[in-house]
Amino acid sequence: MRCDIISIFPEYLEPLKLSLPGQAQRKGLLDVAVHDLRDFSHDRHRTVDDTPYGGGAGMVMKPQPWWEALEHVRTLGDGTPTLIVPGPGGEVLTQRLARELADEDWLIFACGRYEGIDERVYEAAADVMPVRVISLGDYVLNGGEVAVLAMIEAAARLLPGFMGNAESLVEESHEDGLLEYPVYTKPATWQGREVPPVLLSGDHGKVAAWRHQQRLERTAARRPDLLHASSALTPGGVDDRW
Ligand code: 6GU
Repeated sequence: MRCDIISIFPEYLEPLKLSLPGQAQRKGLLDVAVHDLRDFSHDRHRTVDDTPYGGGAGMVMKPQPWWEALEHVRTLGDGTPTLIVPGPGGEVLTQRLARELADEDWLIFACGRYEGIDERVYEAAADVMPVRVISLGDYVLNGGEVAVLAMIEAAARLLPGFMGNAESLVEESHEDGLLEYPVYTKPATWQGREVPPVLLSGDHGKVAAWRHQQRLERTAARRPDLLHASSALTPGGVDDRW
């Protein structure tokens, strides 16, 4: 998978060299390139924003640098990329959406700042490639960079051959719509607190039943909105969200 990221803060994306995405790049599963939007501005101040037509607070990102950046980046790979624009007004990133991203061969991420990007950039882009606006959730960040880190990490770990232990992908939160069970390691007693005895029993059936019950209780307490949709509640059932 190829990911090109356009931003006025390229340093913000440095963490992609570390940890999971870094590993995916070294394994050759992921190719990330970061591009500075200001390189596509032609004035001496490298301006990328201007005042909004119609008035209002803040600044709007100019269409010209964005379009030139997108046209340049579009020459870097093969086939048709999908343009991802992070923003609080988009569809919400879920495990299902992360999977859809992981299925793409080529993503371009356009990180907006200020009050956003001139709407005509979205229109022009949509004439030449699929465009999706994606949000991390119902709160406001200053720009798309942090969201892109989250999106690429969520997608990269789903790339075939990425995870050493594919089981840990299946067992984790949100794969079947329930949160994860609590985990413990040695020592069996720590600061006077015991590990739940069932986990020391060696009875795999009992351990599985206890863990399932914990997942239900945890989901009911923390994320009751997930419960009605979970496939884990209907044995053999299919969860239509995945
Ligand atoms: Cl993707 N971008 C911005 N700027 N704010 C957000 C967001 C994205 N997701 C939630 N809030």
